[in-house]
Amino acid sequence: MTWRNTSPPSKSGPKLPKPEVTQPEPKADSLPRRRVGLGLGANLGDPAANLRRAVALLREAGLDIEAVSSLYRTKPWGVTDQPDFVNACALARTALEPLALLDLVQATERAMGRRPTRRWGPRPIDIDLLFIEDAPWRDRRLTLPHEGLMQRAFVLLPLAEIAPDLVVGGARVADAAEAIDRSGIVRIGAF
Ligand code: A4P
Ligand code: MG
Repeated sequence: MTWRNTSPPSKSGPKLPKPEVTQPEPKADSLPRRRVGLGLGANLGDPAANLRRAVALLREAGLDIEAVSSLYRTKPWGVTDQPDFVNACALARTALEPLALLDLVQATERAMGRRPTRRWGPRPIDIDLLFIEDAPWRDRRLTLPHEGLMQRAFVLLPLAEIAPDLVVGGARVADAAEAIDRSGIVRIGAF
């Protein structure tokens, strides 16, 4: 998996109280800081505010957020009898190992009030790991790259803004975004 990102770094988010999630210390300063992709979605409460808060909490917890896409309003996929979502994607760097990063995003979801619900059901925040540079993964808890990454317009369109040249499974993200059915996906503005 390779890519070249030319997007400028995102502006820093609003000042927020210290989060309840902390990022474990890397074992050594020399650990590689790999680039990771995050997919964010919400359809309860104030979804756009929830996405901004999630990114701010991840940044406070030590994740180096390098780029954030626009916000998109998207028709629910999978389970359709629920409110529209707001979706966005982010690129970050971290020395965390994949499962430690999953722990961090799941702790962030819980800190924001996410409770177990039906699969694909409504939620105040969902943070998916889309990929970790040079770290494919498949076990009970985590699959990388994310299985739905190249099939879902609500992921591909925001990701194509910030990582157009990323190649997953032989396909370039910008090309996949160009080819996918984008009905029900509306860009609503800057993050
Ligand atoms: N898991 C495995 N791989 C990953 C990964 N790469 N990133 C496991 C994150 N988690 C991963 O996830 C269920 C389990 O997947 C986790 O315990 C983790 O160990 P979850 O977030 O608790 O449940 P979920 O989100 O309901 O299921 P899933 O399969 O992650 O669904 P998606 O893909 O997140 O879809 N429609 C629109 N328009 N926009 C959306 O954002 N989201 C969904 C949920 C459905 N429809 C949507 C949207
Ligand atoms: Mg999910």
